[in-house]
Amino acid sequence: MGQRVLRREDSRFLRGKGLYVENIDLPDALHATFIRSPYAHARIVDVDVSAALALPGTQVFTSEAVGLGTFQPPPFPGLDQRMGRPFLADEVVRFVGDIVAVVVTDSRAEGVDAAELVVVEYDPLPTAVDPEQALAGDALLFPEAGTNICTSHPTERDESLFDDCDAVVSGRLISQRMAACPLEPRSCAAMVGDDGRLTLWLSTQTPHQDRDGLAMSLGLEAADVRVVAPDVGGGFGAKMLAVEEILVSWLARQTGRPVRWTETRSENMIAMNHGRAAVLDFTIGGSRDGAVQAYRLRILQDVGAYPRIGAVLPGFTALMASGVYAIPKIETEFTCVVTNTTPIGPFRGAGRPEATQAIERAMDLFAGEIGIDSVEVRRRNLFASDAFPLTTASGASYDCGDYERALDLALETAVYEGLREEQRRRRAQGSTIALGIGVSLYVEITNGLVEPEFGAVEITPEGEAILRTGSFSHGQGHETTFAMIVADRLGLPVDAVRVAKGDTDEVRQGVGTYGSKSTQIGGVAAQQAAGVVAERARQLAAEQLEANVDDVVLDADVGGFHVIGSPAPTITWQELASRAYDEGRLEELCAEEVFKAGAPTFPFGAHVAVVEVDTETGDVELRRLVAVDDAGRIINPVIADGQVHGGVATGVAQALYEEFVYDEDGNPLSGSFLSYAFPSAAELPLFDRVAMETPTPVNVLGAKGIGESGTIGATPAVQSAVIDALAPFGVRHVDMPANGERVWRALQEAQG
Ligand code: MCN
Repeated sequence: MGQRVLRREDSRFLRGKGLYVENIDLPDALHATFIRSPYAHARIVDVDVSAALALPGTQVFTSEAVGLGTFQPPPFPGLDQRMGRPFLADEVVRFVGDIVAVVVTDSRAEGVDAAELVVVEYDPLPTAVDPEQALAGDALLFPEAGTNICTSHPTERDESLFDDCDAVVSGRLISQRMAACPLEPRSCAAMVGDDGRLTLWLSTQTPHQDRDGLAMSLGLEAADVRVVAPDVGGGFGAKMLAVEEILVSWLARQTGRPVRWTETRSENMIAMNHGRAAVLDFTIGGSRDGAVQAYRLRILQDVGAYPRIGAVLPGFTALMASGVYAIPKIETEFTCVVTNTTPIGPFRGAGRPEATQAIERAMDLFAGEIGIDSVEVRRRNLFASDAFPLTTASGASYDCGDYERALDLALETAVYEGLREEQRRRRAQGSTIALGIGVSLYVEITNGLVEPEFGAVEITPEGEAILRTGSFSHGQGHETTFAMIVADRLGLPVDAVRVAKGDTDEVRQGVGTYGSKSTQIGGVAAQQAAGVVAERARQLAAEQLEANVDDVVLDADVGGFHVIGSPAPTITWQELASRAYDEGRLEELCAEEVFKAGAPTFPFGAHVAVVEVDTETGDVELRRLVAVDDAGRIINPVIADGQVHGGVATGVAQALYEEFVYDEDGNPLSGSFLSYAFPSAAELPLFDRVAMETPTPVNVLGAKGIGESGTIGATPAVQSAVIDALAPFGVRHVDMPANGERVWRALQEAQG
């Protein structure tokens, strides 16, 4: 392991040979088209479907006809269960995109025509679009609840928290609302088989959880449902079982014909969960020589129209509030409010970027306040490498880390002193292209919910292996890395291991992929199952070699088993499997494991961003980004590099480009790629990734998660770099995305 093996799945992706839900051939399938509210908040007065029904072969279903009730919020303690989402809005719509009716037609084009003939009469209601407005409670989304607060976790305030501090600064960071923008939007197709079982082909991250959720929503047994996730064109945390997909499944049962739905891009932009949308107010205090003594973080989380997992994520923000710093006193609290906007869910990083963004901004402000270089202040407060394992004042138990080494590596690679020198030169020359340098450190939590994962390994009659994993790769390259893990344990070539995933009939159980946990739980389950198979194979080989089992070894160099010290005779995997098959003993070469780790893991790193800002136009260009990301022992450095590159692009996008915006009535203003500034490779430099590995003791692979690291580390470094470039003008803060307009305005304001 640790080898640079190219992603085997890329051959089919790059040649356009991937199989997506949209490619599943279902002759005779009907098409579902959703009729969505154009109002952010309104009472439904009347739905007239008569003209649509007059079109041949058209069926229309409203809330009353479907009768599925409400998609309940997750049963988390303290989450207001009265704020569930009706599958189809019945009396009230609560965001632009809420579903009022669904049309079913023979073709997609007919669906669009029929949808236009459904006439819905609305009576607009006052809106709560901004979370602070929602908190004030003038417009209530659920009047029966009497408040827009769906959950809150207050702490008893310690009024003396900052009493010992010489310097105290406060600030506000808005971690703006973002759209996940997977290249493949949501897509599903449902069919009831001759045996009465329901099959749902679904673009998802969590096939097994979706099978169970779908069965529950439709009142079926899980055994009566099969979910098949073929190739998936990205999820980024946002693809989880949604009301649309349950409705499509219901329609297939209702109509007796296959039904399919693939959303349009503009539908995806308003109807799939958004991410972030947190207002973070912080206060930081310490001594004038740079020791941080206290930190307070208050989170106001906008959860959109209906609370789901978005209402739980601030818990991770609060838990990770301390970042990489040994801060003795920390106070956190969070409040979640519903607003007349698209519901909020997980989006790459999910709760942890917000924590890093807040503490890193706080460190910059604190450094500015005491007049010490911000890198120096960071260094003075880092947890020492010999302090692990440790528990922070915000309650997280970190496994292992070496934060100072990550910082040094990042600074050395970026040639930090040289950059500062260049900055001084430009400032002295009065250059209108200002150089800005930003440094961030981060630590995040992966496998934060400490979940189990399933892995099963079997040997084929040809002596190859099949891994069935409950993890589900939707872009992460598991077909390669998980094959490497199993191949390594079995002493087989990587190409001799096939990875089966995503079909709930083919893989008995699973949890799925999110929270960058697949390798540390699914990977370990795969390795353990392979270990059991290898051991059983050794016993079988010993019988055939007529040797004592303790004397028989598995030798990857010869691809089989022999007596220790004498490679001849060798029984290869092919010979062993073939004989086992002939003797009806192949089943002995199968094993299933469910692995649950004892704790989460805490990847960490340091990023340096270098930007150039045109002080006349406000234009910002990212010139360089150095990323040191330590995710413990790395299985495949090529894939880890790719994950960091994608993650960093998302992190930079939050700092400089992307923001989902509503007007004051709750109308989306960035519902397409024309108005939502999703960057392409052309906007980004080639990132410098510096490898660093501190193996975790939490699992036998020594692996932590890498899937979200880049996103978490990059954003504060880039935001800080922009503000740093503007420091000589007296600019102290620029909200994200720090785009040309915001920078220009900040400059104008600073200059009066
Ligand atoms: N890996 C490794 N060594 C490690 C850790 C991971 O070689 N120490 C490899 C893994 O084996 C795997 C990949 O890196 O091939 C990512 O593994 P891991 O960090 O365990 O994360 P997950 O597989 O659980 O992926 C989830 C993570 C999340 S939460 C989001 S969101 C995300 C991401 O991955 N969405 C993605 N990466 C994405 N990449 C693509 N292309 N598309 C998405 O939607």
